Amino acid sequence: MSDTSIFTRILRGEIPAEIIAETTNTFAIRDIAPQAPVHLLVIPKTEQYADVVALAEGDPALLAEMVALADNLAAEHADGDFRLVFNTGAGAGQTVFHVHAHVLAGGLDEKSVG
Ligand code: DGP
Repeated sequence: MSDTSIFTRILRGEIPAEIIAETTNTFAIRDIAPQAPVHLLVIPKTEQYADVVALAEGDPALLAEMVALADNLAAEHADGDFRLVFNTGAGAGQTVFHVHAHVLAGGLDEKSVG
């Protein structure tokens, strides 16, 4: 059994999903179970980093590239405002240990978390 992440398999075309945007080091897909009118995932092409903490420590420029793509997608698919969520750890709901950002946008409840 392979431990290649589901997102790497999507990137390779082994699992069907439309790649809706791409930069040099990142790509984006629609979440399979949307939690907002617009719910996209921004994912580094490398599966080297399990979560955002490891990514920020190992390659902050790649994290910045993810945020820039999220910003562009929110402008393209919604009104430009968005929520960026990195579930970090199983106890916080992370199920795929290949870091990814949830981009939630479009008719969000203005009351945020916190
Ligand atoms: P997280 O729980 O933060 O690890 O988020 C993983 C997300 O990945 C979850 O919201 C559902 C999404 N997901 C899992 N498998 C697939 C898939 O095969 N296709 C797509 N488009 N999304 C997937």
